[in-house]
Amino acid sequence: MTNEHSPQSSHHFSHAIVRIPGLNFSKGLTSMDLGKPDYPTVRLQHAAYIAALQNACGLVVTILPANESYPDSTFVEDTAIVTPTFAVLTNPGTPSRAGEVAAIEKTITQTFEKVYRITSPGTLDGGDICEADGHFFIGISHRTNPEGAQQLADILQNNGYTTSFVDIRPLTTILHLKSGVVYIGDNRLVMWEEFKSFPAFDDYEKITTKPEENYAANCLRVNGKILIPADFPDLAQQLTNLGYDLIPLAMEEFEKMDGGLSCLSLRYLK
Ligand code: CIR
Repeated sequence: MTNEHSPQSSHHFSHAIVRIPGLNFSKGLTSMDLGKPDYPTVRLQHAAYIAALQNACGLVVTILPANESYPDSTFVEDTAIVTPTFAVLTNPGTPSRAGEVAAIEKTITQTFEKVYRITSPGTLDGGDICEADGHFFIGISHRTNPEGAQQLADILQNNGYTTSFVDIRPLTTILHLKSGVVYIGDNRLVMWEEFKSFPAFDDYEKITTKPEENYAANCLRVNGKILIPADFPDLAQQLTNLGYDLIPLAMEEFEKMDGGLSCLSLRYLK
């Protein structure tokens, strides 16, 4: 597969956008049974995440205020797909999150000259989109439907990117594609065991998580570092053995709400 975009385009960033979790964070959607998030701890974990992006990764971070209308709105990744030259505002696949796009729209249109939109009946959550150096895997899930996936594929292909669809609907325990498959550069994917046999990933080196460490698959390569949920020793060891410099971050409060590490930011290169 060839595309006209640079190698490393999916992990070299200069900027990020995050949103402070609201007081009603615990009222968001979740399939987990891990208890109610503790708000002061949520804020501490979120602050550490921002500090890692700013200080360890060197990014300029736009910090949006909490939006009490949308308890899941700290998971900004689901509202847009961003590239160095354009953004795509999504149409989230669950009604309680639909308004989050209007809430972030101004920030996106002020940041990107060209902004596309996913429109009904298409739905799409950013968490289903995994970029691997100019190739975009587009997950079809219970949030991202085939129409939304096709709209995004058309936009990306018109801008010189390549795309492929990955249907994750048969995997009942996964929310988004990137909950279980993440590209970390160097032709490597971190993934759940279940994804190893997917033909879409045949050409990549695969780093697989033990089932009890599946939450950690949603790690995040940013420039020379990999941000990874703390206390998942097997994956941390595998990545360290490959020479990566890890930044472990406490994520328990976000895990309670089905939120992964990547969902907490939109990253881009300017
Ligand atoms: C939701 O169910 O939509 C939120 N509670 C969690 C969203 C996590 N986002 C992501 O994985 N990209």
